[in-house]
Amino acid sequence: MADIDEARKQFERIDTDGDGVITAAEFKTALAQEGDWNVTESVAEVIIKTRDLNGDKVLSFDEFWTYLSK
Ligand SMILES: [Ca+2]
Ligand SMILES: [Ca+2]
Repeated sequence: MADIDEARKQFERIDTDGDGVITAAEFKTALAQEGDWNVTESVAEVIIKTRDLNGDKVLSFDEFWTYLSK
């Protein structure tokens, strides 16, 4: 069960420039910080694509939350 406050914190941690969306580059950096150095930017793009509901190639909090709460 995902908690929206936790999700918000996690989202803000990944969104390093604070513009309210997560790009592939930000996602890759976040995974690398968690120790997953195998994720390249193109892998991060694919992961984002599977969660990107409106096709703008970045993750909004709503999309992030929808993914977590599934
Ligand atoms: Ca961002
Ligand atoms: Ca999107």
